[in-house]
Parts: sequence; C-alpha cells; structure tokens
Amino acid sequence: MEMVGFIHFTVNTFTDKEWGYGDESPAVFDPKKLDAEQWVKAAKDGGIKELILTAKHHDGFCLWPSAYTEHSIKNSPYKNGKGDVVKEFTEACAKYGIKAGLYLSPWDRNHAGYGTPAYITYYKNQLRELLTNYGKISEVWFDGANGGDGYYGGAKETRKIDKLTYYPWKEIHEIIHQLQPDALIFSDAGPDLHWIGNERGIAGETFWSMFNSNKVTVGDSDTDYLNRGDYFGNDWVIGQCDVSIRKGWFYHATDDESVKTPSQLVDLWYKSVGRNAVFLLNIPPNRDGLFAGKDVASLKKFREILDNTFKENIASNAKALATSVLNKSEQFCACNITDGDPNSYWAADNNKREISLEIEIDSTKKFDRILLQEPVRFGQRISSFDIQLLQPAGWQTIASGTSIGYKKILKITAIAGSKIRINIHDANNLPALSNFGLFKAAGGDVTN
Ligand code: FUL
Repeated sequence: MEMVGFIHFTVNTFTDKEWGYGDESPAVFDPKKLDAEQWVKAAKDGGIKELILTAKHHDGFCLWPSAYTEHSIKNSPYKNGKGDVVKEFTEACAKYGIKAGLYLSPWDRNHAGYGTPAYITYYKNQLRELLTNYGKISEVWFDGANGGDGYYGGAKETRKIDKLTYYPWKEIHEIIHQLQPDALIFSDAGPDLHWIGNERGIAGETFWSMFNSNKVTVGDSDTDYLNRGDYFGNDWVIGQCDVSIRKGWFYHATDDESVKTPSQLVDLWYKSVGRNAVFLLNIPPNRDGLFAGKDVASLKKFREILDNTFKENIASNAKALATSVLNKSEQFCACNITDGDPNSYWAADNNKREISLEIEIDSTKKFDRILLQEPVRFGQRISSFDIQLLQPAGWQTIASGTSIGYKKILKITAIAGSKIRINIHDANNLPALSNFGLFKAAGGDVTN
C-alpha cells in the first residue's frame, strides 16, 4: 500500500488535549458537520490506501455505541446519541474503495477495572464488537502507551501494569485471526507490522523487514532495533512510520501553523516508503468533524509533486545486461528490471555475490532519483551495493547503500551519463531485483 492514513478524533478534539484523563463528559463530543466521506476523499486524493481510526484512545471514550460502557458516543449530543462514527467511517471507506483499520487503545484511563482481569475481558469484548459489526477491517493498531495516572471510574490514581504479562497478546491476536482473518496486526512487536521507533515518520537509512518479534516488548522496546529491523531476524514484519501532519495527534486550532508543507511530506515519504517502510500519516479532524482546508491542500499538493517526479522513468525499457543470470535463463534476464512489470525479476546465479548489471540510458536526460526494488516475496536479500555512471571521463560512483527491500530510493545531485551500473557486493541468498528506475525531481521535491 505504501501510504496509509491515521485519523485521531475523540473528546480530546473538544477539550484541546492530547491524552484525555478519562473523566471527560461525553457531552463535549459534538462534531456538527462530521462527514467521513470528506476524510476518505481527501485521503484518496493524497494517495492513501487505508485509513485507521481511533475507535478508542487512552481516555476510553468510544466512537461507537459499545454495549459494554456508558462512556461513549451514545451519551453524547452527536446525532442525539444515535450516532456511530466507526460505522460512518467504515461505510465511507467501503464506498470509496479504501481499506479501514481501527485503533483500540489498550490503555483505558476511564475504566474502573483497568489493571485487573476484568478490564481484559472488557477489552476483548470491545474488540469483538468492532471486528464483528463493521465489515472488513484491514488493520488493528495497538499502541504501546500503557499504564499511568487516570480517572479509573473515579479512583483518580496511578496504575502500573506489568508490560510483559498484563495483556494476553496471543489471545487478543487469536480473536482478530478468528473474526478478521485478513487483518494485519500492528504493535511494537508486530506480528505483521511494527512501530518504527519514533513518531517522526522516519525509518532507518538501513531498514530490514526481518525482525525478531520475541526481542520486543510492547511499550518497552529498543527503538534503534525498531528503526533498523534485523538482518538476521526470523520474522517478516513490515515497518510502519507514524507521524502527524500537525504538531499533535489531535486537532488543536493553535496548531494550524504547524501543518506540514507539501515538500516536508514529500521528504517524509522518501524517509519511509523510500526506505522500505510504510508511511502512516495522521490527519486529525477538527471540532466540526472535518479535515481542515490547510491539511487537505497540503496532502493534495504532496501527491501532485510525487506524481510529477515519478511520471517519467528514464530507464524505462532500457537495455540491461547482468554478469550473472540464474540458469542463464531468459525468465530471469536483466531486462526484467526495466520492463515495468512488477512481477518479473532478474535473479543471479546461485554461487555469485559480486555481480553487476549494466543499463544503457539516454545520455541527454538528467536524473536525481534512483529507484531499486527487490521481489520481496522471496525475502530481502541484498545488503550492500553501489551505483556507477559512465561519463566522458569514465565510471563514477554516484550512490551506495545497504538494504533495498520493497523499495529503495536514493537521492543524488542531478546528473546524466550513457550507461549505469548496479554493483551488488553482498546478499544472504541469490540476489534478485524486480525494478529499476531513474527520475528527475519535480518542483517542490526538495533536491537533496
Ligand atoms: C501513541 C499514543 O500515546 C499517542 O497519543 C498517539 O495515539 C500515537 C499514535 O500512539 O502510543
């Protein structure tokens, strides 16, 4: 999907908080112009393929009329207590062909039983409601912020939980697997997608989709490990880079100046998607229940810039030769990396590690973006490479890197040449590439 979106929306939007204490009155929740289709359309224009809504944030207020609590939308003025934002959201996603994901905060600062087994039962019941009543859910998002002070049914105290044992994650995942077998599960530890270790939307320059889930504790993880993945890991867990288009996760009128510019969003796209991870961008609705105009405009322009940069691949259909081809077979020929078909791929012969691919290019066209893709259905293999360009004075090294994975984009200073070479120095299995591209950054795409 490359790019997914986050929607942080709850009582916080109306109380101007980032973390509600749990004693907020449902009466504050009254988004008079809420239009989930506006969210979905804006997201789609921005190239977002899936949206994830905070069905419940740490304050415990539920955006759907849960049968298990009074602390929900059913006691709010919104549609006289008859509203259901999860329903409006999932229906709008289905209508416009976007996937729908849900965030159900494991921490609940409203619930009297938080910290005891009773809360776990409550949490599982809520998860079942969400995964049963709202159609297909594509992702379930578990954040790692857990335990601390809160209202807790009026106790107003600090409650600490044991991060290793309190949440029965296996049982919780089992509920998801039963009710929504295709849904992906996100947390610090995966199992399908993992947190990138910062909330700035940036993956490590070297980033592996391999990882050892058992080395990570939800809410207490080594952020460097999350940011880099693990070349020797046994699990395939995709990195997801969350960041907000604004200073906070929730909408605050005072943050209007902080809305990221289209160029800043493009830069984050390179630092997430361009590094083999997924870009998860939060766009918070305002008190009317709408995305603010400034956010929508920035998102739209961001996508235009990317579309312009990547509309012409200078290496498209270029002649390509490799020093090694698996079984010397046409099926694995180097031509597959320039044929525009994401399913075809070049693969090297088993016993080779130092391998080069040479591609003939139009020497009149300058480029400053180099794209490489591995056929990740076979894993992530290449761990060291460089790129050389043939110029009148000879071969010149113009870029180098480690991980490639699903997508790697290298930014360089604009240059032209007649031939380009990809030199692969190391890999954990026979190296393979599915796609190669050369592009020229469009206006708004900051050069380096
Ligand atoms: C964190 C939360 O504490 C923040 O409020 C926000 O929801 C972020 C995406 O996840 O764990």
